[in-house]
Amino acid sequence: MGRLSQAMVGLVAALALVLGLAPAAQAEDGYDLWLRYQPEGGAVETAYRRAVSSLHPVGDSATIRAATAELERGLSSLTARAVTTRPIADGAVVYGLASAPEIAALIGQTTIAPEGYVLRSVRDNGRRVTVIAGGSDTGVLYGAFDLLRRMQTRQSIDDLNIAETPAVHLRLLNHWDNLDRSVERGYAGQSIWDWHTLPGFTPGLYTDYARANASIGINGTVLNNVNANALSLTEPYLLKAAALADIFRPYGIKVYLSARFSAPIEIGGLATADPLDPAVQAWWKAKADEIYRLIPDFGGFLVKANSEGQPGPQDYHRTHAEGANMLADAVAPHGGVVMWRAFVYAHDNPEDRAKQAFDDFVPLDGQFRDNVIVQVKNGAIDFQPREPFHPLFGAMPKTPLMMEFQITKEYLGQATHLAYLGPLFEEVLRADTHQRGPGSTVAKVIDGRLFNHRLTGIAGVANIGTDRNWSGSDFNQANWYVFGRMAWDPEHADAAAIAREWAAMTFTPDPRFVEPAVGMMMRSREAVVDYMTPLGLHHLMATGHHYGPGPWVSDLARPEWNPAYYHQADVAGIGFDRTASGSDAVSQYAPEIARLFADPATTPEADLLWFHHLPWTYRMRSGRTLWDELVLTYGHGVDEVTAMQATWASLEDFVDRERFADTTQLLAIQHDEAVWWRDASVAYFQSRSGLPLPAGAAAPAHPLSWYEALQFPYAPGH
Ligand code: GCV
Repeated sequence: MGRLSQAMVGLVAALALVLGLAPAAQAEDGYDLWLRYQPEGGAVETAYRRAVSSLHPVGDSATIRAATAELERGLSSLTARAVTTRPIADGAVVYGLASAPEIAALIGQTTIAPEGYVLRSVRDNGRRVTVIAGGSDTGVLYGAFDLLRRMQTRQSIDDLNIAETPAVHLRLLNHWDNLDRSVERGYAGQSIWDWHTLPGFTPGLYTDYARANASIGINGTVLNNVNANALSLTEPYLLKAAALADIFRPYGIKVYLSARFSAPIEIGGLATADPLDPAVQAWWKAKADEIYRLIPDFGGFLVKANSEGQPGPQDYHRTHAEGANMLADAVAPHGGVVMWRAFVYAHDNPEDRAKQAFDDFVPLDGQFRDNVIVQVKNGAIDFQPREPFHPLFGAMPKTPLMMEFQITKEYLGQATHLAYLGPLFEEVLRADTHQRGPGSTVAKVIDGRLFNHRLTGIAGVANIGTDRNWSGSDFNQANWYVFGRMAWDPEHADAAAIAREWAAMTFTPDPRFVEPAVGMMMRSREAVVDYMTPLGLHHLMATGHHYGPGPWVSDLARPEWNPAYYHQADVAGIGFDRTASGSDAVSQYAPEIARLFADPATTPEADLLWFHHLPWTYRMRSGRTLWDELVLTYGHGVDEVTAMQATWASLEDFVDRERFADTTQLLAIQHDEAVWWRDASVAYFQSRSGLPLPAGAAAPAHPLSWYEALQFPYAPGH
C-alpha cells in the first residue's frame, strides 16, 4: 500500500472510529503469508464476480469442509462479496471426488491420481460452472488452492482446463525443533510446537500452518529435530504428536517423527540398540504398533545415524542398511516409511568429507527394504550458498533417494539476509548427473523416473518459528513457498515463475511491483554467494553458529570443522583439490561429469575452487588473475545488495508501511554484513596471498585482527 492509500486508510479508520465501526484496514504483519486474498478492484474483480458466485460441495469429509472454508474465505474476499454454499447456480464452483457421479458427469472422467485434480470451466444446463475434481479429497483441496492462486495472481478463470498431479509422493517439511522449543538452525523465534500445552491446547496457529502447507502441496511434516530426543517416542509425547496429526489430517498432511537410534536403551531399558538383536527388533515393532494405535496414518521415521555424534548401527558394527531395515520392518505392516539420512561423516575418517557419504552408501545399493528411502542433502558438504550436486544422485540405481534442501538458510544469512532460494533449488534439480546418459537430471532421480522407483520424496528443513511472520522475515516466506511449489513438480522447477506468484500474492499483483521485486529476488542468492563464498569456496562461516565470516579458523578438533580445511589458502594459491592429484572426489561423478570437473578449464567457474587448488595468478575467463577476480567478486556481492536496497526503496508505494519498513531495515543489516563478509574475507585472503588489491577494490575497513576478534555468544539457532 502506498503513502497515499495509507493516508486514505487512516482517514477511513478515523471515520470508522467516529461512527463506531470497525477499522477499515489492519496493519500487515506477514501472518497471512501468501493467503491474503486481497481484492484489487477493477475489471479483473468484476470478471471474477461473474465467474464465481457460490459454492457447491459434492460429498462431505473433514477435507471437503476445509476446502469449503478456504473457498468461502478466499472467494468472498477476492470478489468482495459473500460466496457461500448453495444449490448449483450460474457461477457455481462445484467440487468433490472425480468418482462422484455428479462430478464425473460434469467433467466426463472418473479417475484422477490420488492427490491430483482437474480444474475445468464447463456448461451445465446453460449455467457456467467451475469444477474442481479430485482423485482424493486432498486432491480437491489442492484444486481449491489452485483456483485461489490463479485469482490472487490475476489470471483469467473463465476458460479453465487444468489437470495436475504431483510428480513426487513425499513432500515434507523437516522441523529441527527440540522438545524445549529451541530450534536447531532456527532464526524465527521458538518452535511453534508448544509441547508443554499439547495435547490439550491446540491454537488456530496449527490449523493455519496446515493451510499454508496444503496450499503449496506439502503433505507431511517431521515434527522433531534429527538430532533427536528419545522422549519424543514416549507415550506422553506421542499423544501430543497425535493431537497435531488430528489437526493436520484434513489438510492431507501426515505426521512423521525423527527416531533416535538408541531409544531402546534410553526409554526401553534395553542394554543395546544393535539392529540385529531380536529384543531390539521386538522393541521397535512394539513401538511402531503403539504409534499407529495413536496415529493411524503416521508417516514413518526420519533417522540421522552415525553422524555428528548421533548413535547408529555402526556403533554395533552394522551397516546403515541393517539399521534402516530394522526400522523399516517395524513400520512396514502399517504402511510406514523410513527416511534414512545420508548426511554422514566421521571424525576418525581422514577422507575428504565431501566423499564420505558416497563411500558409505554406494556399496549398500540394493540392500535396503522397499519402504526405505535414503535422504540426501543437495550437496556433499552442508547446504552451502553453492555446492555442486551431490554425487550420490544417480549413483544408487536400486535405492530410492530423496532430496533434502535447507529452507532455513543456516549458511545464507539466516533470518536477516534476503536470499531467495528458488535459483539454488532449480540449479540442483536441473543438474545433469549423466548416470543414464544426457538428461539424467537430479529431478528425474528424485521423481523416480530415472530408475523406476515408486517411493519418491523431497524434504525441506523448515524455517518456521513463533515469529508473527512465521519465517523471521517476509522474504524468507518465499523460500517456504518455493520449496512446496518445486516439490510438486521438480522437473519443471521455475524459480522466476514461482517468485512471481509469491510476490503477487504476498504483496500485490501489480506488475510495477512484481517485476522489480522478482528481479531482486532472482539475483539475491548469487549476491550472497559473491559476498560470502565466491568461485566455489565453501564452509567459511564462523564456528558453531555459522553467523558471519571465519575463514581464519583452523584450530578446531576435527579438521573438517575448520574453514581452513576447505579453502587451503596459502602464499601459492587457494582451493580444495578434488581431482586425482587431490582427494579425487571428482571420480564419484559419472565419467562425463568427472571429466569436466577434473580440468579447471572445463569446470564452471562458479565451482572452480570446490574442485581445484589453483595459483593466485591463474588466468580466469575474464582475463583477470584468480586473486583479482576473487576480490572483485566479493565487491560485486556488496554492490548487488546496494542495488537491492535501491530497488526496494523504489517500491514503497506498493507495500504496506509495516512490511516495507521491516524489509528496509533488514536490507540495511544485510548491506552492513555483506561489507563485513567482503572486508573480513579480503583481509584474511590478502594475509595469505600477500598480493595488492586490484584497482577499484575497496580496502577493508579494519585490520584482520579486528574481524578475528568479533564474538557472537548468543547468535541464534545454535
Ligand atoms: C541437525 C549441519 C548443521 C547441524 C545439523 C546437521 C544435520 O551440520 O550445522 O545443525 O544438525 O547439519 O543436517 O544433521
